[in-house]
Parts: sequence; structure tokens; C-alpha cells
Amino acid sequence: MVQEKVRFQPFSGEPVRLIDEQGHWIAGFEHGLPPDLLRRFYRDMLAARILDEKLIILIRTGKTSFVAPHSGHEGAQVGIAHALRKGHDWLFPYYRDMGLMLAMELPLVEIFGQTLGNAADPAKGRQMPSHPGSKKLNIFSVCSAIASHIPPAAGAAISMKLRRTGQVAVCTFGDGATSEGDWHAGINFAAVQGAPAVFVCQNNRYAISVNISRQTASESIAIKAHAYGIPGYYVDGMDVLASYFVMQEAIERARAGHGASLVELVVNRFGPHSSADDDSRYRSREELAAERLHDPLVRFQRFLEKQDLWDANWANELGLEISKELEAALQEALQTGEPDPLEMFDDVFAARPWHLEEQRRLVAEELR
Ligand SMILES: Cc1ncc(C[n+]2csc(CCOP(=O)(O)OP(=O)(O)O)c2C)c(N)n1
Repeated sequence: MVQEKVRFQPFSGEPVRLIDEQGHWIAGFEHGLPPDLLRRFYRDMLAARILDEKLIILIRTGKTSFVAPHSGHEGAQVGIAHALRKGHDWLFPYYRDMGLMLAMELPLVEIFGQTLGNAADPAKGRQMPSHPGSKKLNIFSVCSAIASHIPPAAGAAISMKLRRTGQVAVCTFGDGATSEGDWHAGINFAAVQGAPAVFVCQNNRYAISVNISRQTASESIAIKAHAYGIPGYYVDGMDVLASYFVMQEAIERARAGHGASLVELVVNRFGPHSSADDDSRYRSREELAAERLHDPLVRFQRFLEKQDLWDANWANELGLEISKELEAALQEALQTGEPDPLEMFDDVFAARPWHLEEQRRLVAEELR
């Protein structure tokens, strides 16, 4: 039950911030991260931003039916991805996590296949867009019903503890999820069982049009952890290194046998809730413009610049390289074509029951 470093105190009044708006490192410890890793964080954040723009184009050109923009969440999502052990720990994500999927190295063709709902989609087009998952990478398939993935994440963590697998279950969600019964039941269960789970709220202060002030009377989301007897970390999620280091501490704390925790990463949602939303009806353009001044990418760029790890030429080249990679993956996914409609009868039951067999026969006849 040994945990190496304890750097962060739960329930801080101010959010944990390690890089200020001007890009200065303001923590009381050395980050000790190699230049390659720092640049990798930047690459993943930039790729997430470019992916977001590309997904919006897919909506506008009618190639997909749903997108939940993640711009503004890049620092939080890249921090989470690099803090867990990829392919070993389990991730229980939510629909705004496409930047997280990218940083988790979910293959780009799968990301686009899932978005298009075509034959490149491991779920064979049977999920809603922006609802990926990966058996190979231990990524639980996104659930549309808000917070319904919290109890399964708690259950997985309890199983990891009983089986002593050394894994951790990391579960992400928005502030709106914290008003669901599943959220409280799941966190309470994981907490009382001392399970290795980290529950991560990407608090963008909106649940579609509902502002956080109408969501909860608590002074923060993190403070709710008090009620379950676990630590609650309050973090500036626009700071990729604060997100990374706090997540790493919470994950390694869980892995060392000290139980669950709650991490609140405070972020901004730069886009509308989804492609089906017009946020100008409930959020002033002035408010949005003010939020955009606190761009997580710009802050991290300033930090890198101070260490001679960033220049405009390098960043432009990187942007072009990422755009090309994304376009190539999109074209590859597009070429796989539509999934076979008969596949909708597969994978639910080990042996197909008679009534599905009958329906499958009728559909096959219709298709002929
Ligand atoms: C149980 C349930 N109720 C309502 C909805 C409709 N719905 C979809 S997204 C959403 C807002 C969730 O907001 P939040 O959890 O803050 O995450 P964000 O979208 O802001 O990242 C709602 C109410 C749903 N999917 N499931």
C-alpha cells in the first residue's frame, strides 16, 4: 500500500494550477518531464482541436448525424489519457471525449468509422456517433444515458480489487451527470468498497443549456466527495499539466490500495452542446469570447515557448502533418462502405434466439 508522492491536497479552495495564463510554471515542485513528452502533450491537444473541426465538417456535409464538440476540454482530456496506463487500466468515457480517444491512441480509422457508423466502426454502425469504445484498449463503450456508466465503472473497480489485478477504473462525465442517482450510487459503492476508481468530472459549467448554478448548490463538484469519505480534487482543467499530475496522483493512489477519489477538472466548452444545439439562445457571445481568451492550447504553447520547445514553424508543420493523417484516415474509413444490415442481429446473444432468426430472415428477404 505504498504510494510514492503525495503532492496535492484534496478540497482546495482554489483550483490546482501549475501553469499560469502567461505560461509560467508556478508549482512548488519540478515537473521533471522530458521535452519529448511535453511536445507529445501539445501534439495531442492540437490533434484534438483539429479533429473537432473535422468532425464539424462531417456534420455540415451530412456524413454523420451527431457530434459533441470537445474544444476547450483538450488540456483535461490529454492530461487524463497520459496519466493512466493505456490498455491496462480501464476507461469509462462519455460522449465529449473524442480528444481523449485520440490521445488514448484509438486508431483514427476507428474514430472516423464510428463517427460515420460504417463498416470501419468496430460496433458495426450500431452505436450513436461520438460513442466509441475499444475492447483492445479497455475502453468501455460510451453510454448515451447520462451517468449510467458510473455503476459499471464502480463494479469494474471492485472486481479489480477482488482479483488484485493492479488496474484502475477511470470514469469521465460532465457536471450534469452529478445530478443523476446513478452517479451517487456508483461513487458511494466504489468508495465504501475501497475500490481503485477515479471519477473525473469535466466541469464545463453547462449541461446543454442548464448552467451549473441551477445544477447544484454545492460550492464545487469536488466537495461532494466529502459525503462519500473520499478525496475530492479541484483542478484547473485548462492546464494540461495540472490535469495530468493530479490525475496521475489519484490513479496511483487507487492502484496502491488507498481507494477511490473524485477529480473535478474545470474547463470551458467552446462550442455548442452538440451539433443539434444552438448555444447562442442561452449563452451570450460576450461570455463565450471571454472564455476563449483562456485557451488551454495557447497557455501550454506559452509554457513550451519559455523552454524553447515551441516555435511557429514547428507548430505549423505539426498542424499540417496532423491534418494529413486525419484526412488519410477519414478517406480510408469512407472507403469501407456501409455495414451489412444483417449484422444488426449479431453479437447480442451467444446463440441467436428463434425470434431474431425469424426477423433476420425477413430482413434478408426484403433486402433481396
Ligand atoms: C438520463 C439522461 N437524461 C438526459 C439526457 C439528455 N442529455 C444528453 S447530454 C445532456 C447534458 C449533460 O451535461 P453534462 O453532464 O454537464 O456534460 P456536458 O455535455 O456538458 O459535457 C443531457 C441532459 C440523457 N442523455 N440521459
